[in-house]
Amino acid sequence: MADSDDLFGGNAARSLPEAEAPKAKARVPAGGTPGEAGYTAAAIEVLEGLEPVRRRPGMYIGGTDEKALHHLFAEVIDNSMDEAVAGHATVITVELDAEGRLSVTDNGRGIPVDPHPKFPDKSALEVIMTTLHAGGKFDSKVYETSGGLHGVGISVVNALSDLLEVEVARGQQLYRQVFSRGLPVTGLETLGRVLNRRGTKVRFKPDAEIFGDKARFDPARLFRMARSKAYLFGGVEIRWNCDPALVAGTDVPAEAVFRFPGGLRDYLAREIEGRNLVADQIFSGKIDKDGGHGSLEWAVIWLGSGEDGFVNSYCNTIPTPEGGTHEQGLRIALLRGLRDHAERLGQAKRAANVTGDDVMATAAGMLSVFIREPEFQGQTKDKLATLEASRIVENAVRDAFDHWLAASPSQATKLLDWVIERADERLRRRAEKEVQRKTAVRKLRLPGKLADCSNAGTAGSELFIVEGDSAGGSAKQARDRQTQAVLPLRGKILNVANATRDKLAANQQLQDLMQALGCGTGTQYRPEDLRYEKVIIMTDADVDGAHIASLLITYFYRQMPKLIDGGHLFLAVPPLYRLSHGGKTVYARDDAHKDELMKTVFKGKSNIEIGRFKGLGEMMPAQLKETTMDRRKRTLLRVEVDSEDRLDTAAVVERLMGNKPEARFNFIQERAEFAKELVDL
Ligand code: 28F
Repeated sequence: MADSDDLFGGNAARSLPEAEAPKAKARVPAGGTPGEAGYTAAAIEVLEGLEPVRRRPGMYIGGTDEKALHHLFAEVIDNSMDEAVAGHATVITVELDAEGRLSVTDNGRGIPVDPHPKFPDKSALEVIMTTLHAGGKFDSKVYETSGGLHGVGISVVNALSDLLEVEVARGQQLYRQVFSRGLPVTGLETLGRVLNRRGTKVRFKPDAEIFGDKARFDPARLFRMARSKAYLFGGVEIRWNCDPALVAGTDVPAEAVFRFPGGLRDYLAREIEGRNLVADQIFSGKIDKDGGHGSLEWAVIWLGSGEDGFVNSYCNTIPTPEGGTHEQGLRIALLRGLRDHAERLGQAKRAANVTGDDVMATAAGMLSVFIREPEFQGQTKDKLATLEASRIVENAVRDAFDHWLAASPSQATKLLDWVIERADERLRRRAEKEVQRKTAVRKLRLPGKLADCSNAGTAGSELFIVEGDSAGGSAKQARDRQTQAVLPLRGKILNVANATRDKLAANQQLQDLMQALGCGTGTQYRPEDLRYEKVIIMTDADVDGAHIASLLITYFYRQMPKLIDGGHLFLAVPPLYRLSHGGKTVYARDDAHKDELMKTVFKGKSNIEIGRFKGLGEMMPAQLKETTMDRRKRTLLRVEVDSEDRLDTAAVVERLMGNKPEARFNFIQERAEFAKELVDL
């Protein structure tokens, strides 16, 4: 008579000698005792042996690494959880001993041991333990939501263990059978009568041939997995016992009892301890159909800024790390619930941009559904595919969420404001990313000489086209790197007014300019791709500078007229003179301006120190910044084509810049008295 708590009796001496496998002596009437009505061995569909499992373990448990090793534990405890969820077990015990053997015990109905109709010499137990998918086609009456099926069944554990002992207390009898690598090493033994005990115990040691001889169960991982199961099904108590030596120096206790009637609400509360929150109330609920099909439980709270959300979802207490249809239902219910709540508050417009991503971005959620014969997808079957799950979850959560939002207006308002802010932030980021994307695309072809500004967007950005490297150097030092780019051009540029297309294409300076602007030329011109809001021609304040400016204006006029029409082209106005007297310094852009300043600022004083700037390159960067580049102090001349005399303009450009020198000569002759004006253009 086995009298200890431990189904294995913990009494090695009692184990039978290695006798030949005895025939199953105790004949348990088919269907077991009345409490287990509805079961018959015939309900098991025998499919195939275990050889394929040892040949390719990865096909069954996803690999032979540590994650796969712990999958063995999941398979065994899931069988016990099935018994608990089906209402037949209330306590599950998990034990890890010093030799690394792991045992799981439940007080369910006990795996049937009656002879299998198709294999008279084998018990149902042996068939279940030694054939793949032996429980594959459960009669749906017997197993409502068997999570064990999700995986591959306990026979896989058997195949991959170098020792596996199973004990069954059923029908007031205690049975035992030992296996190694999936093969029976004893027959079904009857150990004696047990009066007030029932259930199943499996003790196993993973096969070093499969997992390597370093393979060891990680107590912390087992502890968390066992605890998680107890959170997922409040109707079960899970006891944890681990050899103290294996957890010494860790924060894993040698003993613990998990029992969480608060279910996922408690689970979530533990997971988010210490995190900052948008609102402090957990939104949770539960629909319980005796743990049967369509039961579900959820708990959600929103984490504050800087936190990333998560959803831990499960189906029949099996983790679904890849999410799936149940998580979709949760997401839809929360999104629509919030949108409708916004509508009720008259804030539908504000919430119009809110998407599921905004709602779930910092949501911390737990979701557990129970589905009969769930379908999983993906190689590791970690994603729930049962379509009905989405509807089951959405309907249940949506209804409860509407009530929760209405019942807790302050929580609801904080939450609504939060998700709206996230939507707005997401749209802002997307806009910036769009610009950066375009810039990044074009950046790939940017000329090496370009000193670009760090501002990714076009708005507020400026390109200074500068004549010569020394001026370029001063400009690069004087500029505001955030918003001002500098492209130095080497001396005179090609006169496009009379240049052939391929001469234009071959001109590196103009190619550099075109690439820096990024907007294409002629019919290919794309204003939305222009990389700068202002294009500023900054040449010396002398005749040469004026000539280069004319050539550049001709280039823009012929190749990018819309850039001029768009008001993007400017001439910088660098100073020609520096006037200083008694610590006061001012700058004049030309002779007339110099005379005017002498009168107004220096009141006609005589000993004014007057310096003439030969070129931008000889200006100190600080002076160049102060006089010509700093937005707050500079003067810019916008280049415009007067819409009235567009034809006249074309004619003038042609006469002045075209390839007929006599036209240019005549033009200047006719306007000799204005020559002064030309120089000052
Ligand atoms: C430590 C691991 O494996 N527990 C289990 C049961 C109970 C039944 C069962 C298992 C029914 C039809 C196959 C008993 N009586 N713990 C466990 N407890 N399997 S596994 O049935 C086997 C299936 O085909 C059981 C009446 N119905 C079911």
